[in-house]
Amino acid sequence: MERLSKTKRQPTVALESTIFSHLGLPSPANAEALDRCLRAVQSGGATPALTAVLDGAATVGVAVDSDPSLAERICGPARKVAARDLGVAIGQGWNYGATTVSASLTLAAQQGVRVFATGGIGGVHRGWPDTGDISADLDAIAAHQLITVSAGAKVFLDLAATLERLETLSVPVLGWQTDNFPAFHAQSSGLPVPHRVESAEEVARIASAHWKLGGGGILVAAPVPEADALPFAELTDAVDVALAQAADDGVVGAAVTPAILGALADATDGDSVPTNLALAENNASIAAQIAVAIDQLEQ
Ligand code: PSU
Ligand code: MN
Repeated sequence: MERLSKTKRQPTVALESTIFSHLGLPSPANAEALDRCLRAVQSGGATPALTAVLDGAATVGVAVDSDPSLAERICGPARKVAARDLGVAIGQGWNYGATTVSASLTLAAQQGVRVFATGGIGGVHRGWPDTGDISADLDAIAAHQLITVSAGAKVFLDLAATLERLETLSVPVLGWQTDNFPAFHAQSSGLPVPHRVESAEEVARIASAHWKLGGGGILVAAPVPEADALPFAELTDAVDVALAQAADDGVVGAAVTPAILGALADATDGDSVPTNLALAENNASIAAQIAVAIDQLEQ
């Protein structure tokens, strides 16, 4: 695997690539999302480390800033790479494998990165008792000693079951200045989080203690900023429409999440896209603060 160009000691925030590819956001919003996330990490005093498989090489820290053609590739067509697909993508020399949360955490952990930012994690899908569809993101979060910052889990999931599963997996869920689990585009799902935190320093102290005890990953759930949030009721209707459309189209497996995200953008007349950008940027910014706080605690 390609090494990070900076030393491990430097505060670093890993980023996934699926969200920036054609699988995550429509063009040109995806390029804007990438730019805003990179800048948010940098303004927070940390180094962004974008993960992807390019020409069969797993990379943590794709050099998008020095090579604009790389940024174009990241924002282009991709094959989705979850943790289980990493070996396949490398072994078969995939041109562009866009890493999901589970793949990004696997790669970032190998490089000693402690903090990762995304939009919303995958989780337990509605109807999971029949389909068995539970994202590999959850097991990966539990397995690796990284803090994941996300706006909760994607809103079309079974959020209550997702929180239950995170409890079973012993993943601490910390509400970022909130008592409620965010619902991705909406500030609150109405479900309580087990713990609330107010600052990056507090998260760093919790992570340090958790990891000394041999714990795995931690989820920091940060609501989308109020100005960019969508009302939960409007979202619920749009989700129902999007889920029905995906079911009609007979979408299954790894294609489910990209299909529903696309249908959701249609069902909200595109309103979900700027909200998605704002929450991803906000998560990147909080992740940078946490990376800096961890670095200071370890000095
Ligand atoms: N959230 C977004 N856009 C995305 C995803 C999440 O706003 O594209 C992606 C992430 O990469 C996440 C993946 O890890 O969806 C989960 O897919 P699945 O549900 O198939 O595990
Ligand atoms: Mn799935």
